[in-house]
Amino acid sequence: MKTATRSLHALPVERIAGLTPELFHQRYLTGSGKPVIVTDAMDSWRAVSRWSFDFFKARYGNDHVSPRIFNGVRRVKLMKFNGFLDYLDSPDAESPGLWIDAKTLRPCPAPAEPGSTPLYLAWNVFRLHPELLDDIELSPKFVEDLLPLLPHGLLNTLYNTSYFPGGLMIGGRGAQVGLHYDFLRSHAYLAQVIGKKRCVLFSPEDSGALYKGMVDPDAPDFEKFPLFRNAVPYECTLEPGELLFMPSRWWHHAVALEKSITVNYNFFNRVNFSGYLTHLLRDLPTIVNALEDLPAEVADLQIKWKSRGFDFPDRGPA
Ligand SMILES: O=C(O)CCC(=O)C(=O)O
Ligand SMILES: [Fe+2]
Repeated sequence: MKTATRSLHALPVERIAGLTPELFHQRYLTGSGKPVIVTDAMDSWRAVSRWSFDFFKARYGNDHVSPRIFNGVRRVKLMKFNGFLDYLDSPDAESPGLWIDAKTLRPCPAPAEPGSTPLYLAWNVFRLHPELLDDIELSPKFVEDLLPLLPHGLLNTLYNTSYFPGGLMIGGRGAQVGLHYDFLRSHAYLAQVIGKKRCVLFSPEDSGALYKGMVDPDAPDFEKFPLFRNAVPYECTLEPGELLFMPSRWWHHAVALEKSITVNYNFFNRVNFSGYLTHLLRDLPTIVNALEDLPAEVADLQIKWKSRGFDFPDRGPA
């Protein structure tokens, strides 16, 4: 694993507690906004004392999960959750399971460089095991969240797409997602339940220096990405019990420093409402595609039309 060195000109992410949503809005959501760690947001979360890797293994070990290596290739490794948890304890051993091409859903060859970064699980688990929601408060109290106002059928539909608003990230040391900002112009938080995680963030104003996220902030290639020198990283190490809030369109890169469980949540409020709505509309084929398998949601939303199909030009054959 590459060693993470703090960049010379990196700024620390602030830590706060006890702010009202109004003050929070003023300080962290004005203009492009500013990321911040809210240190008391998880005080009421039973998950912090209750969840452990054994807790998950005992309850959900027989589930099937599909961790992947986040390198832009749409390939996942299908395995039992038990097997994934064992892999976290011995990451150098061959991981169990079957590589699947996420486009065709067919078995495919293992990636050429399987060892680049460890398998990482983005688990859309809260519709599957809603009891986990009793251990957390998914909708934040420190900032306005309008996502729960969406009609139930639409929210459920989102949970059946890659835009699922809440889930768990589970991985071992070195597990990471490359530099990106989150879907649908959403605000996001990463709530650290177990283990430490290092995060590097960049303002949307630095987008021109980030080469669409192709640059690796931990080992930047300045020959290839010279403008990256102008970007200002914000850095932090999230400890268990701390929640990192990231405003809409803030770029981020996160690396687990040890075995880690994070709750992530993506939402909108009055600040990014129109961006969220516009991008929901732009990605309508994805939503409609999900609805095709959700008769209860179609009925709930009283949808009377049938899709004549969309082209998915960037997805290749179905
Ligand atoms: O928790 C992490 O590793 C980052 C996850 C993330 O940024 C995402 O899922 O969009
Ligand atoms: Fe993200």
